[in-house]
Amino acid sequence: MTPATESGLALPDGFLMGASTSAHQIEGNNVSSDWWAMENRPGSFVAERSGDAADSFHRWPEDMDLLSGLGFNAYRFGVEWARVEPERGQVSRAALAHYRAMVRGALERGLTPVVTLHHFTSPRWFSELGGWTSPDAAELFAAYARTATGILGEGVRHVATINEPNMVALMHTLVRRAGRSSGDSPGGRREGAAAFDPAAAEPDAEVTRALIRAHRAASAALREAGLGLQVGWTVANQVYQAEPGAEEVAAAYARPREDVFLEAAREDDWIGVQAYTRHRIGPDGPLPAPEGAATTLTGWEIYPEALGEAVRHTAGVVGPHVPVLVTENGIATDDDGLRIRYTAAALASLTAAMRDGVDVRGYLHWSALDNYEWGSYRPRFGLISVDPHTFARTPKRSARWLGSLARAGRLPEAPAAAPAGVSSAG
Ligand code: GCO
Repeated sequence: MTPATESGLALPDGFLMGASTSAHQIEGNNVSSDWWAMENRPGSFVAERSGDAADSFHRWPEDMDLLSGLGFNAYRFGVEWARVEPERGQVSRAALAHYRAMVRGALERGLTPVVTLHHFTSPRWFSELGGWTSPDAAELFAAYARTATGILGEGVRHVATINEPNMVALMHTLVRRAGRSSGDSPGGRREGAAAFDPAAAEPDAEVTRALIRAHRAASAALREAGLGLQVGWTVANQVYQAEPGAEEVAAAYARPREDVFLEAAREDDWIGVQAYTRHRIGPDGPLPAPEGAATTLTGWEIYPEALGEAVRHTAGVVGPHVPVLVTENGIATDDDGLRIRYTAAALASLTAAMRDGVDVRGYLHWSALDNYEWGSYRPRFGLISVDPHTFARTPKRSARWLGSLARAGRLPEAPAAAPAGVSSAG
């Protein structure tokens, strides 16, 4: 039980406080990836190209300096498979050196690296083989994980194999329904100009099985390396809320879209929770956000309590022996004051869950930087803004506020009433 203090919940020893990014969304010019090919295909459905992104491939030292200087002790970033293995079996020693330098750089700055091996983007050659539906997918991904141990051995402890496998499986359904080519890799909650509505699609069952196989094969490969790696994966928690009388409908809805991926984590060392908002389920299925509900730049209902509900649900499914790491939580908004209010309310719901015994090991805010939101730069999630022309980084007030919590080693208590502009509880 974590003791509460008069100024909020004292953080457990070793609690990770920081921010998250992904390779394709911030590095720039990920030219060997399937997403790059999709973005630049004539007539592409992707509204905006990633291009240079935030140029973090070159500016990662500056990113880490800022995060460390703000007071954070952890940084989640991605290793890009398409850079490490741009052609099947052809490993780039330069890419390995690049990511080893990033791991060392994080550790030198007092940032615990949390590394994601696959965050929606795949090498073009892998997608052209059929991606996760390829009969060799699990072995090819495990081989990449084995190669990546040459990076992780620099001092990484927390490694996520696949980011949001449930979103990947859902997007495969969407891509198939849209009759797009097999080379069109799915990714992200948004695809092209259209926001992705998880409620509108059923995960591709074959891809679900393939992703779980790949996760298990990669996990075995990572453990065989004997580096003491703590292996998990990060699941998009949709916080399906049953309206009265719809409990069975909601449970049936959650199962293929989330719980099957949480169950696959029961033998893992940790589970990544990624929660932003909720999805209400009525007797006939998904319901729209409540009339007049405030929404974000991604069109999601502003519902910060989703975080506490997500960690409680996740702990209930994976069991008490698999600790929770919040690897994504945040809000797409140009109103940084709202970002602070939303995050304070989200952290308060997390505090309550921790005080009720959920074993939470860290909170990594999405995102460190304003970045490429899978087809658009418009939804800004960053604690730090990035000038699209000069790539100049400017920490927002929210970055300094969240960093001050990290420095103080505390999480805010539940607000007496939800701050203005943020949904009330329930
Ligand atoms: C995802 C990813 C991130 C997103 C974030 C906001 O869920 O799509 O993990 O890449 O940018 O969740 O949508």
